[in-house]
Amino acid sequence: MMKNRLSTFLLCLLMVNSVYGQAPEPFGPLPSARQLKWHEMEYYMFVHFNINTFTDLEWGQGSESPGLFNPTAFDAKQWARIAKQAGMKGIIITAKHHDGFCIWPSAYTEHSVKNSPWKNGKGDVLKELQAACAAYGLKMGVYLSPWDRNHKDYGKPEYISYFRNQLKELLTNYGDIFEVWFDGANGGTGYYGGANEKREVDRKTYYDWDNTWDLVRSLQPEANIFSDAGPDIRWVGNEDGMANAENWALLKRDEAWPGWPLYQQLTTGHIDGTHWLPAEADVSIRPGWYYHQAEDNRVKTVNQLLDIYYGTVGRNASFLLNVPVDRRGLIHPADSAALMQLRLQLDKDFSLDKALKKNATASQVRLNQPRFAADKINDGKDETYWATDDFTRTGSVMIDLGEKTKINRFLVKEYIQLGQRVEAFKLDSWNGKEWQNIAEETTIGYKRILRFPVVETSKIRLTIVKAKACPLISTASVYYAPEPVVAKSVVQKIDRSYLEPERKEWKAVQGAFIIDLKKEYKLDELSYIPMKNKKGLISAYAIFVSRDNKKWQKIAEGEFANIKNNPIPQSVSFPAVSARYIKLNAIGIIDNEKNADFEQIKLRKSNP
Ligand code: FUL
Repeated sequence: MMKNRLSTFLLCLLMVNSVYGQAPEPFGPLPSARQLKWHEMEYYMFVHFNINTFTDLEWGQGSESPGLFNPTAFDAKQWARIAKQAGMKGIIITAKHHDGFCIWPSAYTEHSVKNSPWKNGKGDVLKELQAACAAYGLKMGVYLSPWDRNHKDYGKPEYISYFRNQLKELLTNYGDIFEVWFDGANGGTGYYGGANEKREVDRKTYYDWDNTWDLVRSLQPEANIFSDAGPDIRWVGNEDGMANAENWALLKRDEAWPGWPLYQQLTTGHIDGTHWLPAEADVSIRPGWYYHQAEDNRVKTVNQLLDIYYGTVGRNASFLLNVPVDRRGLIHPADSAALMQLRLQLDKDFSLDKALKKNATASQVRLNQPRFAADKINDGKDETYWATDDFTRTGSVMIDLGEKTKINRFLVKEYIQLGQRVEAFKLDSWNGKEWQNIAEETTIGYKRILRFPVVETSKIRLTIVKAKACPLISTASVYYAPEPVVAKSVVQKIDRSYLEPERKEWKAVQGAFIIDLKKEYKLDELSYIPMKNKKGLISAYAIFVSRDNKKWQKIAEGEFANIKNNPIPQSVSFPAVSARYIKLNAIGIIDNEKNADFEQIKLRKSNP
């Protein structure tokens, strides 16, 4: 009886296939349902907000007093409103950064908001963000730093239980979480309950990631897990917000782990990857990840943000844009203004798809079936696609725009539900006599957007030059994007004068750099500008001053945090001091390189 039913079922399947034409088989690793939902989010907000906001640091030591956390006008709804207006789909918050301070009242530590003056210790940033996201229809995600410079047990097995207990709190008390963000950073030194020492862990084994990921799955099966190695979303391998033009949503996942030294491979992914593991590009709207008043006039311009948008969403990655919240607990007007300008421009860039429903013809259509025909590429639907026969891995679609049309953007998508297939494609325009090439490119994936100088054309042609299996293209559209209008900055520039001695004026003496300013100045800040080629990056420093080059006084000591992944200029302020000689001692150098180096060092003159 069972056997009979099975054969009837198989027969029906066969008939359905012959009536409707054979659908393409999936090829290679495929996205999960939760990854597919994540792909559609494209653009969402990162918020770095906790103790560093109040200490003006990028990485806290772990010894900071919870008493410092005291936003004066906290309003998570303001963040959510801005994110919504910016067209973002969610917010990921730093629940705990490397310094270990928790912005929710964790039951497992005293190092949290519950011991801060904010709302008399009764506040919970995550609860308020959950309500704000719900009010604005945004999804919420959490960043939980594996590295904890506060916890006494960090480095021992006990810490892993602590870490997982915190994860349980985050994943049970704050509703649906769309993404859990695990950082690969681990600098070694820290407070560690007062031990004040360096603790190295084996990043590959210490965290027992498989079991941590299982825990996430059991508590929030819909949540995507982010790390250098996924398992759902991978880091893009830099903090500049740039995916490679060739970008595979595939990775040999089992070869990687959070903190993987070969992270540069993440920028392109692996053409022969074993798992679906798309890239997320994280970048800050300012040089640093945390709010620093000194960066109020260094918010990225609309042109910089557009470059990043096209370098991420336009290159098969998602765009996670960090907007630091300030000491009031609000997004600064300079950042919200930049976000609104970007939104305005993107809306203009994609206001009218000039190829939509225009006449489309293909070099070849799968089994000559209408459901795979060329017009599926510009019917405005993502769930339909143009496909070729199984053995035809190249082909083209020509779209007749009907009249001479100005265009400078091309947007194309693969039907990724059945795998990422295209290895090379090109775009041509018709000049009335012949085809002229606009671009020759590699991967497409979930979404690819090309920017090119304006062409006026009546037809465009997309050619799939190389694919791993028959190409399945769900969308091809063209747009005309006007030049962006760059609005004036909302922040006034503060005029301070700096001494900018050239690199050659600094003498290298036994791991230190010394300069003679030739006369005495009153100084209150040193800025270190790392080498562009990332050589000799200084991770820890001591600064000394002298009036006579004999008696030296140490005026500052600390770390240039996150200098490897985000080599931005970093400033060290100190109480105003009179000096003719300055010495910068490199105590730590990234990757144990022998010699420290810098592009430039600036010294700020103290205001009279
Ligand atoms: C890095 C961290 O070290 C930075 O402070 C920041 O949180 C960034 C998003 O990730 O690895």
